Amino acid sequence: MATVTETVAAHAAPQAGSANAPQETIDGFHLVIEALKLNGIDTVFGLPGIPITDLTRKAQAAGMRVISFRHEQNAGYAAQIAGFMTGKPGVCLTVSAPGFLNGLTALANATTNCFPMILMSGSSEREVVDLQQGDYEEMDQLAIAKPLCKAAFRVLHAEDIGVGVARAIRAAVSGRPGGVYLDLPAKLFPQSLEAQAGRDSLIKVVDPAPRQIPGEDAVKRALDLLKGAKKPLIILGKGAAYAQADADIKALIEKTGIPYLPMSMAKGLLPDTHPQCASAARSFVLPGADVVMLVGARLNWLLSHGKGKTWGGKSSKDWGGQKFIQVDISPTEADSNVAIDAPVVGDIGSCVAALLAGLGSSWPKPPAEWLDAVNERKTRNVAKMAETLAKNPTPMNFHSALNVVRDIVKANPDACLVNEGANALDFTRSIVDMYKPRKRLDVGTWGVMGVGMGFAVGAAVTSGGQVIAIEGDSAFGFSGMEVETICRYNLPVCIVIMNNNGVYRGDETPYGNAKDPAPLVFVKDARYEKLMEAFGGVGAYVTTPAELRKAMEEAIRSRKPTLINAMIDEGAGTESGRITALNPTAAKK
Ligand code: ADP
Ligand code: TPW
Ligand code: MG
Repeated sequence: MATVTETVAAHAAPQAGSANAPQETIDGFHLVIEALKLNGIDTVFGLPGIPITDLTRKAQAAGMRVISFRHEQNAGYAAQIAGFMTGKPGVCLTVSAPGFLNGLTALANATTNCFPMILMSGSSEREVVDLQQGDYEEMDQLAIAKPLCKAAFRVLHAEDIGVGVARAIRAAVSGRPGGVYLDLPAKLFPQSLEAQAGRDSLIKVVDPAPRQIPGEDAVKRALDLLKGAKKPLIILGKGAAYAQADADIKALIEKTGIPYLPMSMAKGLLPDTHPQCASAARSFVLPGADVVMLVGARLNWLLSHGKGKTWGGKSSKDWGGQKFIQVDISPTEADSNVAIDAPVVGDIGSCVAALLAGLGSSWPKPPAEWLDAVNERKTRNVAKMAETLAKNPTPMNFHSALNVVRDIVKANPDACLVNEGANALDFTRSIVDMYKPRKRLDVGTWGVMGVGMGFAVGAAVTSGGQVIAIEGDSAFGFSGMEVETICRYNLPVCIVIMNNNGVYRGDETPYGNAKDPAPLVFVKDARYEKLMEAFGGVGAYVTTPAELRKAMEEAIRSRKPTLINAMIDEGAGTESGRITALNPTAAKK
């Protein structure tokens, strides 16, 4: 591994003892690399080109992992999922204008999902850009990035690289995490400083995500409300998973005895098979609860904004009468949709520890009537699901295929499960149990398609372990070319495409007198597995659950990059999966 001094030595060979010895110097490239390394960032996800080509080479030479992608958006998704999994900002490196724009969707997605990520983009000459004189890849990137991220910085002088990187790291991980943009103009990289002055200019960030302790009165208010509840419920969101306070969260759930619901990416924070997990009774506990404690979950569209029929309200705008406690690091999150009776503002680790301490030794379990009713509903729904999963129809449908995936994940609880699509997403979420925290990685707050292969690469590189990606055929198409990246880095990724020949389903016929195919359908019986074979990975085409099981077991045994094309009944899906209600014209059909 090259050190600063070694790399600097390549620039100028100092002659010891000579008064006229050329100065040891360090250039902008190495200042960026050393600033990242100093802060424990050892991996960069990106795509090379002017002006950052040499940055990728020199970073690799300096011992960093440089993961090169086929499209910047996927590099950005890889970076942000690394951020979610580790709590350290994931770094995505792109070229100017078009490369930057390709990375921007991912940056915005990171901000939306509260994932810490830094998009570092090379940029063109500022004087020329500002006068709009037509530079190579001219674009005012800083201005464009600003509304889509938590913070945006530009570094113009090599001596400011340390400050720029430090500010980017702090902005990404402190408070509510999010995306940060760092603009690195081409002119910065060849600038050099005297080596010692250069090293001294770098900053090792102390306590980048400081604890934020909740007020004692806020904790007491929350506990008083919870204690008086007849039908309490806890909702764990991906903020709770991100916080890495797993043991205390488990203790809080178990000591209170309150049923809990994990949001999608909080699945596995406690095993989905936990006796207090109420996922199988979701539509019973949401309208039924009287006091709901949200831990790192927002009352956004995914929770019907805390009102309406989902919550037992009479109409879509009606409040269901629940009282809310909200544990969140953002002081402005409370009251964003409905009144929050007891906001507890602070980092989840500190808040949950304070709540636990306040429970005391004699916390009353929730009334048996409520727990029995939840369990009764759960048992009924689980039995219904078991019946559906046991069926073996021809052609294979989502349930019979996902029954296999459910078994494989159970046998491999440390594997990361990446998931996107509509039906392929919703059915996987409800059928496949998760057993460990931060293993389920999916479309998040936006329901964005295209995260699949970026997340798969990011998760495999970050964890060093197995990744299983359950992909709708449409969803996969957004990032499919990264199969080459998976093969190039020989990552243990098993992709399963739930191939129903289209978006939602594949049986639509052309509308009107059109000679073109219907807008939602793809080439029938497409052989996606050949894409994996093209780059040296393993492809499999399967039409039965038994074939799917065999192919997945082999993929996991061999750890080889594998793509399984699982043919699903093309009429099995529903429009928009489970969120048909958000699509009013379809909902009326
Ligand atoms: P979900 O989609 O799973 O419901 P959201 O993304 O809506 O989750 O909510 C995550 C919430 O978690 C955000 O409001 C964010 O401010 C909060 N959050 C993230 N990290 C922390 C943390 N370390 N401590 C407290 N709250 C956090
Ligand atoms: C960036 C809109 C939501 S779900 C989906 C699209 C295009 C694909 C559903 O088909 P798939 O799954 O993946 O085959 P299945 O099992 O139901 O057949 N562009 C972006 N994000 C979103 N969400 C869309 C479009 C969409
Ligand atoms: Mg599909």
